[in-house]
Amino acid sequence: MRILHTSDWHLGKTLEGFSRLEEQVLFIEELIEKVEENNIDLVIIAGDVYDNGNPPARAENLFYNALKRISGGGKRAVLVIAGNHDNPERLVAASPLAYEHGVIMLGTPKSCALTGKFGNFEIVEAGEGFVEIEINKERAVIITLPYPSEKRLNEILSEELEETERRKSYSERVGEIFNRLSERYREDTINLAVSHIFVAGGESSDSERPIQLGGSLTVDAQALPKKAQYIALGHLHRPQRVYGADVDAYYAGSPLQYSKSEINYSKCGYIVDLRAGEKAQIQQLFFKNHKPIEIWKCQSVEAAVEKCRENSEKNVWVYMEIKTDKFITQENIKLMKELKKDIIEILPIIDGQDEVAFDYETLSEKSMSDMFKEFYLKERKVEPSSEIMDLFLRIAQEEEGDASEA
Ligand SMILES: [Mn+2]
Repeated sequence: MRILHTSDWHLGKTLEGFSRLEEQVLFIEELIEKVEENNIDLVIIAGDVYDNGNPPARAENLFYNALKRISGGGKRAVLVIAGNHDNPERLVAASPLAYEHGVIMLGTPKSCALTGKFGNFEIVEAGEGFVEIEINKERAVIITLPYPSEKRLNEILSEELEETERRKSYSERVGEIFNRLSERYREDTINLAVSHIFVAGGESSDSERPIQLGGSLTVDAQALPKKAQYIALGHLHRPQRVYGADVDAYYAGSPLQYSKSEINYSKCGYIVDLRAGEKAQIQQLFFKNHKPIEIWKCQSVEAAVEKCRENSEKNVWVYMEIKTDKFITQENIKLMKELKKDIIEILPIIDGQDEVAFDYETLSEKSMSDMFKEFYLKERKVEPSSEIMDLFLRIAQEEEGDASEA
C-alpha cells in the first residue's frame, strides 16, 4: 500500500491581509498531478485544512474540488481529520456526499467512520478512534485522533475512571488512548496512526498558533503508539521526523510558507510504502514554491527604492528592512509599493537604537500625545513628525467631541 501524507493546508489563510488562495490553487493542482503520477492508494490529510472555523466560501470550494479530484471518483481513498484551526463539525458536514467519492472525514476523537464499500476500497470495521480499510486486498488499521482539545479528550475517557484520569497529564491521557487503540493492530495488517497534536521536541514556526497557550497540551514522544509502522502528524509547519520517538512519526508541514520564519527550508509531503510486518519506506515529495517570501535588507531608502525598481517583475512576497536615520515618508512608501507589488511590511532599522518598550503600566498617567509618541516610536522606530502629531491630535479631539455628543 502506498500512502501520501500531507497536512496544514490552511486554505483561506492570508499573509497580513494578502490572499494566498492563488498559491493554494497551484499547490492543489500540483498535488493532484503527483498523486496520479505516484499511484497513491490512500491520501492522508492530517488536519488544519482551513485556517479558521469559518472559512471563506472560495476555500471550501477549493477543498471539495481537491477531494473530488484526488479521490478520482473513489479510485483511491482519502482520509481527513480536523486540526486545531478547523471547526470539526463544519469540516465534516459534507460527509454524506464525501463517502460517495471515497473520502472519509473525521472531526473529533469520538468520530466514527461508516463501514461499507466505497469506490475501489472497503471500510471493513470502524469505531471511535480507529478504522480498518481494505485496498487492493491489503488491509490497514488506522488509529485516528483528530485534534484532541482538553474537552474532547475527556469525552472519550471512561466515566468510572474519571477521577484518576483527571489527575493525569494531557500527555499521559493521550498515551493511554493510543495504547488502548493499538490493541486493534494485527500482524497481518498495515498499522498506521494519524493525529493533530504537538509532540514535545518538535521545531515550530510563527504561523502555527500554539495548540494552547503555555504549551500544556504537549504530548511526549514516548506516548505515541509504538507498534505503528508510520504516524502521520499535523500541526507543525516545518516537515520533520519527530525527534526522540522510537517509531516513524512525521510532520508533513504546511505546503506553503505561511510566515517569514519558514523561508529557509523546502515544503513537502511524504510518500510511504507499507507492507504488513515490514518497516515503512519513506520518501519526501517536494512541492514547488510558487511565490516565495523574501526579506530585503537595504542600506538606505534610496537603495530600497532601487531594489523595488529592479525587482518589480519578481513574483515574491517582500518584507523590507531599511537602514535609515529618518522617517520614511509616505511618498517613498507609496513609490516602493507602486514599483513592487506585494510588499508586506516596510520596517525602518535605526542604527544603534534598541527596541523601545511600550509601558502599559503607566498608561493612565500620560497625556494623549505622550502615549501616541511612545506608541509610534515603538511601531515605527522613529519619532512622529509634527504633521503626524497634529493630525493625530486633531482626530483624537474630533473623537472626543463625538463621544460627548452621543
Ligand atoms: Mn497548522
